[in-house]
Amino acid sequence: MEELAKQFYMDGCIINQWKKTPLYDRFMSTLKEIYDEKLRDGFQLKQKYPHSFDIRPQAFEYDSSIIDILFENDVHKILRDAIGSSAILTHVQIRNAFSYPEKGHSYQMWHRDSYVYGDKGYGNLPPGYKIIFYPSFENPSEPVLSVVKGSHIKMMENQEKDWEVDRNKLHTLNNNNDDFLFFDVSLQHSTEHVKTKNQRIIYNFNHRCFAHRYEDAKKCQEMWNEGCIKYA
Ligand SMILES: O=C(O)CCC(=O)C(=O)O
Repeated sequence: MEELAKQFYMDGCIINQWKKTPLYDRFMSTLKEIYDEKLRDGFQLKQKYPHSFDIRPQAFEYDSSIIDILFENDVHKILRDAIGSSAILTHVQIRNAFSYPEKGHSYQMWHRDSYVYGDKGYGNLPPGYKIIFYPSFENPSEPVLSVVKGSHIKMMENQEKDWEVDRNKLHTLNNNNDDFLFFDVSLQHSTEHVKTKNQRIIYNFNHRCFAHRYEDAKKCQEMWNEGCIKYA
């Protein structure tokens, strides 16, 4: 546990593997259904960022496996052990992204969701955490997300300087059906160029003091709280 907390503090991210169980199979077939855009009644795919479409109204309500998979994989315990305090699930996004011409950059360039430049803070502070999973369905696996390990504890004084990413600490993930990434959202991260249609599911966790900012997904917080008690 001590080792996990130290590694998470230093790197700002951890990669884990899903357990392969009947629930995992259900989770994967749910994601594939969304990838294929064969949506259940009451759900739509809507554009939020360029070249990509998110499930609406609430991804966590699409299928029970979307939240159950977290508890089957002890995510609540990983979170508790890695950050040393309890965070809550505030929002879930499932997003299909479509290929676009290379022009040298991704659809979400290098950024931190929360950061401090000089004495000014942006986003939720303390920062929240995300779990992101990029399944690979039909196309060859390809780079999907890069992160700069340790960058969450090394912020420059402004965005221009911060933009100079430390290439030695760069870690790039390919989409695959095993690995999920757990990271501190103040870590520098960037999507990779989408060459063929792909998908990601993003779980957003926040410190409890920010729960009121996510009232639209209050049920998601309730389900998280119930799971934490049930699988304590
Ligand atoms: O859509 C993605 O693949 C990346 C999302 C991202 O960068 C973020 O959630 O901050």
